Amino acid sequence: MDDKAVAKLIAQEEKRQRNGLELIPSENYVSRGVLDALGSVFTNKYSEGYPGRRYYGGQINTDQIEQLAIDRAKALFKADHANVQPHSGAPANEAVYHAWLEPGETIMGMELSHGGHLTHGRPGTISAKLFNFVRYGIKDIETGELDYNVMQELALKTKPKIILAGFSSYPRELDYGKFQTIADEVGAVLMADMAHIAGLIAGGVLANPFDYGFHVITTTTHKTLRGPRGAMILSKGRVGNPLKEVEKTVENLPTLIDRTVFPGLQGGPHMHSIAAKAVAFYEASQPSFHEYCLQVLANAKALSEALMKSGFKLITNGTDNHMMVADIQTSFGFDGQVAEKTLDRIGLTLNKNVIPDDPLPPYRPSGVRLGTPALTTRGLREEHMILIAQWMQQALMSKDDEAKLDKLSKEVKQFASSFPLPSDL
Ligand code: DSN
Repeated sequence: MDDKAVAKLIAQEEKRQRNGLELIPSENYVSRGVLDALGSVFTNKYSEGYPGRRYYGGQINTDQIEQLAIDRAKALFKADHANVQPHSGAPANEAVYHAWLEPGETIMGMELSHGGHLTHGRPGTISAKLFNFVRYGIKDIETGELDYNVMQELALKTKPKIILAGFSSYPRELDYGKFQTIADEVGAVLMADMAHIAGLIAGGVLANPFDYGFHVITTTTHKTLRGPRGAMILSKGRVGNPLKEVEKTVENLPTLIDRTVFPGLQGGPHMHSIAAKAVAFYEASQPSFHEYCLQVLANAKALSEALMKSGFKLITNGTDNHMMVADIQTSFGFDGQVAEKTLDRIGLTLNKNVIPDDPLPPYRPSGVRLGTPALTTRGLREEHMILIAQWMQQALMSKDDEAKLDKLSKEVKQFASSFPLPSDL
């Protein structure tokens, strides 16, 4: 690369990733194949439209690569249709809302501090300005069980047109069957935002919402799915011509969604990213990916137990998926931002996060969120989780002791750099 400034920053970032341990549950390391597709000549091409129905010439290869990504996504998740064009998770969710709702109509989603995501109606977002969000939450903070009775009462009262199951900081499995019963009662479309757990569903270790009558699933492709930064929308129903208007029926959701993504919300698809999604979907269909997902869960269980033994109060006292939320304020007497900075200092990267009904503000919340997908990709196993919990405890207990933090930082670096990045292979 001629640009020395950018080359230097890329090299520095690779070093940072190699020498540290990545605990942010929404991050992962992609394979050399995904990186190669992302850096391919598909980035040069405009392809507005869909395979076989484009507004530009020269689509012989783009049509094939997008169709391959679609077919692989459908097979992985048992969907009737996949739209692989959304540039990221937020526009994917936005597209589904606009495909099915008129402004002012109601969506029922998870309380944000209980685990719901910003795109599930945080005040100030475009969706919250256009649509009416009502919320369900956790009934028992010690187990994480949702309050399905309150959810049912609220649904009967507010008649949401979409019931949204999904989260970005909730460590337990949802009872999709209960969502289905409530949605049937009020005639709502059932949507799952499975951005965090898509890989674990594809890998067959967590339940698939499509097995419980869900109509639509949105997901990013770069978290547990280990693909490029991007998203997709999976749906059930009849696949029609996306260039023609169709009646607003549940059966027509695939076409309504296609038309909302393009030309409704986006212009040209990012074909290099779609090529990389196709590679990631292929990788996720391999037996080794199932093994990876089993190990993600085993590592999460081991890390949650080791953390609790080391004095960390975990929200819901454990995890069913890859993710944990720790109440740092209760455990150590300072907030999640201080913990994030202290752990960053020794090469452990995670993010500050609100806890349910957090008395502190989102910028300096009480908790941190962490998970095992990236660690597992690096090759770490249960026994290493005990080391990580010990490093975390020691760093937080000695947060003002520079010499101790230096020592821990060296230990983490020496340990981490002995595990290759998958793109080395
Ligand atoms: N920012 C992502 C996460 O970390 O959960 C979701 O948008």
